Amino acid sequence: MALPTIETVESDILVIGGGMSGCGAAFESKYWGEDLKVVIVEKAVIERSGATGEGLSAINCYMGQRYGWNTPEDFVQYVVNDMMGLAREDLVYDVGRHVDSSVHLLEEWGLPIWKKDNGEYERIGRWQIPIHGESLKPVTAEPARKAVGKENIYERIAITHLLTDAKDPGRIAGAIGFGVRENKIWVFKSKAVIITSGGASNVFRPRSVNEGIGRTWYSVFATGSAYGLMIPIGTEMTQMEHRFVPTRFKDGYGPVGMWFQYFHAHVENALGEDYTVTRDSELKKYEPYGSAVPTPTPLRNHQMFLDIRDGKGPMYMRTDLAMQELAGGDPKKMDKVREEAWEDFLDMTIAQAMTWASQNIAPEDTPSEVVLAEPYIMGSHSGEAGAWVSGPEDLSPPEYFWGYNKMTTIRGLFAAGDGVGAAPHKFSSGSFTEGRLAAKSAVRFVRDNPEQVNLSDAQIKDLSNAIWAPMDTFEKYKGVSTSDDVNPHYITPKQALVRLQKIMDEYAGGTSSWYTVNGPTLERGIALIEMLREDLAHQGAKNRHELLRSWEVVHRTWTGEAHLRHLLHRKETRWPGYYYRSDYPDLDDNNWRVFVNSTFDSSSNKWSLTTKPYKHIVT
Ligand code: SFD
Ligand code: AMP
Repeated sequence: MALPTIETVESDILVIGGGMSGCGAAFESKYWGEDLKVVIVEKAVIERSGATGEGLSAINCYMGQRYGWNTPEDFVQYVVNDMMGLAREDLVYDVGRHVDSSVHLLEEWGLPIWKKDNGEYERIGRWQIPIHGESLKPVTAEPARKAVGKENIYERIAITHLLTDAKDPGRIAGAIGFGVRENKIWVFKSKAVIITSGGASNVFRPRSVNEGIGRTWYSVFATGSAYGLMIPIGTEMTQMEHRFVPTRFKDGYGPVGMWFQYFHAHVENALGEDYTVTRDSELKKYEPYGSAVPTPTPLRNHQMFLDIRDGKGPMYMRTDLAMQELAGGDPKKMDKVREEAWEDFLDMTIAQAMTWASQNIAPEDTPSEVVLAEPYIMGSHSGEAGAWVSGPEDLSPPEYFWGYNKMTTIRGLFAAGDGVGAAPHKFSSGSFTEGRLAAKSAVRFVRDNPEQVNLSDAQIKDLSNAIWAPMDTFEKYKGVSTSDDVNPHYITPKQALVRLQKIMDEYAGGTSSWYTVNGPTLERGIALIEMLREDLAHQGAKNRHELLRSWEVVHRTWTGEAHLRHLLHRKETRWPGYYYRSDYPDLDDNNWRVFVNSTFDSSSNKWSLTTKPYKHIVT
C-alpha cells in the first residue's frame, strides 16, 4: 500500500490532547501569547474527548478559599497524607493556589454548580463540590476553541511519536501522527509542546471481560499516550510504580465519593460488619499516615481488601440505609434524594445507572455491591504517575527547579494533568488549572527561545513508514490464512492488548494476583513485556480504526513496562490497598520516602532508575 501523503503544520506552541488540561493549556496560551500560533491536535473531537467526555457529577478539587473552607497549605497536607507521604509539595501547592479561580471561570462559562439557598456552593466533602456536570467538557472546550481559532484545531489526528530537534535530542521540536479518518501522516513542528494526552486505562486486565468488554472506570480512550509519547524520547518519569485502584460499584464502575461523603453511606460485608470499624487497628501499622483524617485512599482499600481476602464478601454499599436516613420518612425528601442518587451516575457513569436498572436495583431499597477495581496508571486522580517536571520558581528548591514551571527534562516539552507525576488529586479542575500554568510557562519559553527548531527528513520518513506499517503488513499477508485474526505474519491490536493485560494482571499485581508482586514475578513480567514490545512492530491493522488501536497499545505497553520497572525498584510496600510486595511487605519511611524516577535511552534500549529526595516545602 502506498504511503499516505505527509502534511506539515508549524506552530509556536503545540498542545497534544484537547482534554481538561489541554483545553486549559490552549486557552491560557492565547491569553499570554496573543501573537503566538497555538495549535491543538486531538485524536477525537475536543467537545467530547477525554476522561470528562461523558460528563462528571463533581468538581473534586476546590479549596473554597473565598468561603474560608480550606487553604492551599491544607490541601498540600491532605494530598501528601493521601499519598502516604509522597507528593511534590511545590506542584500540589501550585494547583491549590490557582484552582478556585479556574472553577469560577468554568462557572462563568456555563457550568451549573449546585448552590445552597444563600448562594454559596454546595459541598460534598472537604474538597469536592457537586455539579450538574453532564456538559462539563463542551463547556470547557468552547473557550479553548474560540481562543486558538478553529483553523488551529486539528481533530481526529492521533499522535504516535514526539519529535526531538535534529541537532539536539534534549530539545523538543514537535510531534508526528496520522489522520484517523483520512490516509494522511501529519507532522507538527513546534518550538514548545504541551503534552496533555491523559492517563491509562486497560493496561491491566479489567474485571469486565467478554460480557462487558470495554467497560472500565477511567475512560477507555485514556491509552497512556502521555507516558507512551514521553518515555521513548528519554523524558524523565516519576512514580510510575504508583497506580490507583478505585473502589467502585460493581460491574458499572460507578464512583463512590458522592456516596461516602454526600449521602454518608457505609459499606458492609456479608456479616453486616463495617471494615472501617472492625479493621481500625490495622491502620496503626502505617503511622503516621494511618491516623490521618481522612484515612488515605489506599488504606481504606486495604481494610476492605482484608475482608474480601478473608472471604467476607460480597461487600455492599448501604445506599438504602443512607437514603432512608436522609429522607427521614418524608416522601418529598425521598424524591429529591432519589433524583440526586440517579443524577450522580447519569451525569458521569451512565453504565452504572444501566446496571442498576438491569439488576432491578432501587438504591433506596436495595444495597448495591462494590468491589476493588483493576489498577489504573494516572497522575490526576488518586494516582501520581507521570513526568518529572520543574516546579514554580517562587517555591521549588534547586532539585525541583530547572527554569520553567511544568517543563519536563526535555527542553521545551511541558506536561499537565495526567501527564505530570507526583502531583495527584488535581482531578478535572486541577488538570485544567495545571494546563493553564504549563501554558503560561510555555509562552515564556517561546519568547526566550524564539529560534526555529530543526526536523530531520530521514527521521520523518522512518517514522512515517513505522506508523503505517500495520496497514502494510495486513495488506501483504491478509490472504495467507482463512481468518483475518489468525495469521502467522502478524498479531492484531486486540491480541496485543489482551497479551499486555495478561502480563500486567499476572506479573504486575492485577486483580487475579490479588495486587501482589515480588522481585522474581516482576522480573519475569519485564522479560515478557520486552518480548511484547518487539512483537508490537508486527501488528496488522485492517483499517485506520485498527491502526489507531495498534498505536494505542504501543503507548499502553510503554506505560506497563515503566510500571513494572518502577515496582521492582521500590523495595517496600508503601501503598497497601493499591499493591503489595510480598518480599518487602512493610512501609519503610527511613529508606524509601523518596521518589522513584526513570529514563529510557533509545540508543542503548536501556532504562535507568534513580531516586529523588522528598522535600518538605509548605508548612
Ligand atoms: O467521581 C490524544 N474524574 C473526576 N474529576 C473530577 O473533578 N470530579 C469527578 O467526579 C471525577 N470522577 C471521574 C473522573 C474521570 C472519569 C472517567 C470518571 C469519573 C468516570 C477525573 C478527571 O476526568 C481527570 O482527572 C481529568 O480529565 C484529567 O485531565 P487530562 O487533561 O489529564 O486528561 P483527559 O481529560 O482525559 O484528556 C486527554 C486528551 O488527550 C487525547 N489524546 N490526542 C492525540 N493523540 C493521542 N495519542 C492522544 N491520546 C489521548 C484524548 O482524546 C483526550 O482528549 S470520580 O471518579 O472521581
Ligand atoms: P471517587 O468517587 O471514589 O472517585 O472519589 C471522589 C472524591 O471523593 C475523591 O476526591 C476521593 O478522594 C474522595 N473520597 C472518596 N471516598 C472517600 C471517603 N470514604 N472518605 C474521604 N474522601 C473520599
